[in-house]
Amino acid sequence: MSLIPKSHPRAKSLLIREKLVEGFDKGLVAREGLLAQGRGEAFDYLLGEKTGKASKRAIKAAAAQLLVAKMPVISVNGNIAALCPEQIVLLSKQTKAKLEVNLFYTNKKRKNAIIKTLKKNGAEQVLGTKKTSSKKLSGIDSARRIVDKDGIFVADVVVVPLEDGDRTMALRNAGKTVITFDLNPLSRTSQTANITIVDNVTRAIDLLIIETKKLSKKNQKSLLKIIDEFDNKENLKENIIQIKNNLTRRAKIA
Ligand code: PTJ
Repeated sequence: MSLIPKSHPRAKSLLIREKLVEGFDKGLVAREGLLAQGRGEAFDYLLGEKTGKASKRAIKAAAAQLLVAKMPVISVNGNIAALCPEQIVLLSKQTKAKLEVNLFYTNKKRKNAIIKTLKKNGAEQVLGTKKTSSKKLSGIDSARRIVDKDGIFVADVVVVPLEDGDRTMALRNAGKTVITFDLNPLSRTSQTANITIVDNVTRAIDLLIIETKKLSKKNQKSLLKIIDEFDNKENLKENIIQIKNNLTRRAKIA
């Protein structure tokens, strides 16, 4: 049972943290995943802990991109499996995207725990498990280079939430379109991806699901127009300005 009172002014943030700690206790999350969350929390605080206009536009572009994709794949790591397993499975079903477990701090036991969680939340197939299916992405030295020959290796669009910059670059170099969730608009992944959703994945994932549902009624031409009109660099700048404006406002009332 949660020890966090609902009336606590920072209850929402503390409950997310609690989910991650539970995920760690269940063997889903790497120790380093707890630190990654802390880094994210700091940026979330600076962003005002809400989904800004720029992030909403990135979510719309991401939804359009997923709907026009021929072979979309969602890469799942420990933090995602702990924070939003149900939503990630729902998103994969709605966009016909495959799910693939891909870990930075690779570990067979943790991989199996993540697969079990995804299946418990409705996933039928999870890639990234069979050694015989593995292929190597070039230009990257971490364990993330091992991808599934039927998944990320042949995907045209890859969703990589809470990612490291090396693989984002390697995926781009392999000709893939990369969508990420990253609270830090300055990170290498944010700067390298085609579409960066600068928001807490726990908030943005629900909005992305709603948006894919909405846009699924649109034709290909309208979806391509949404993608074409989206500029990731401009969008990141807006997120940085949002942080600056929040800080300026806070400085005035401090
Ligand atoms: O499960 P594994 O082994 O694949 O490892 C996963 C982690 C997350 C530990 C690994 O990918 C890692 O070390 O990531 P980084 O390099 O710390 O990057 C994580 C990025 O995600 C940082 O820029 C954080 O600001 C951001 N982030 C953290 N929590 C959230 C987030 N972005 C969105 N929503 C969050 N909840």
